[in-house]
Amino acid sequence: HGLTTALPAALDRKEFFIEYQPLVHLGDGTVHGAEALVRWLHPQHGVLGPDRFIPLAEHTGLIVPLGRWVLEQSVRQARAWRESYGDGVPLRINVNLSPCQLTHPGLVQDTVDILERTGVAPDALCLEVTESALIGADDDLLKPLRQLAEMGVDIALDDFGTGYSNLANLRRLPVSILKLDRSFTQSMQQFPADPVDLKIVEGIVSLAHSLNLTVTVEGVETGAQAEQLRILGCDTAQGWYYARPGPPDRLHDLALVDA
Ligand code: G
Ligand code: G
Ligand code: MN
Ligand code: NA
Repeated sequence: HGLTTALPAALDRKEFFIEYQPLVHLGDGTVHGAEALVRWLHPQHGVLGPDRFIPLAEHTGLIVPLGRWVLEQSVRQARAWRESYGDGVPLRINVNLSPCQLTHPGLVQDTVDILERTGVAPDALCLEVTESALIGADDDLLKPLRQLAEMGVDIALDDFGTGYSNLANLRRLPVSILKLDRSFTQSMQQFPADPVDLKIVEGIVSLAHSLNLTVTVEGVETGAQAEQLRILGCDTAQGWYYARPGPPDRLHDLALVDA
């Protein structure tokens, strides 16, 4: 596959870049942070989304250096935001981790090094891990996540509720945030929303809160969805209704409007 063989040189040539999608508080719409989403500016094919190359990078192992690069760039960006706003607007950065990064022995040390080099506090960083990556996770897999969580890094369970969830299992995972899958948000599109979906979201939120977890919703595209999810008790949200993923200075403008 042409894209696969081009990946290592692309990393050397700095053809990757990161877009940031704001996360907002559902209560008042203020910006809370942003999720880092990597893109590849391919010299022939133009901008490629992560769906086109992350699976290839996972297959070849390039995801480890690429993921480390994404983490470092994103944490540096969080530092730059803090420098422009001061501590009055605490902006957090969410970074996605692939399952291969979880099993790579350097994860904890790399993260510690990056936070130290940049002077960013661990609690400004959230690492997103998909629910499916942690299905049946044993203690070896959970250990690095536990260490990071003990340092103060937030761990979010991404795409939560996509079918494999064992709710009882949540208790033993070192996670502090549930990111409710976009499919739940989509079912809030109709008015009135599907009563069963409403009950499911209500149940997830209530369980999450009883375990001291924060609930983030993804894929919010309309004000009606935002309002419904706010009423259901969700805490933070992300989606095109607020902003599409974009360059880092766009978050500036959003946060300054709210500040
Ligand atoms: O918004 P977008 O189409 O860019 O994101 C598609 C998927 O790619 C998301 O599920 C997101 O988790 C994943 N993704 C985006 N950036 C990264 C990254 O840096 N590392 C990993 N492992 N996945 C990412
Ligand atoms: O990590 P994850 O796969 O959840 O990354 C978020 C993905 O969802 C990215 O591909 C992003 O571009 C996409 N996305 C973000 N906001 C919206 C939205 O409001 N609607 C839809 N359909 N997709 C969104
Ligand atoms: Mn994510
Ligand atoms: Na997600």
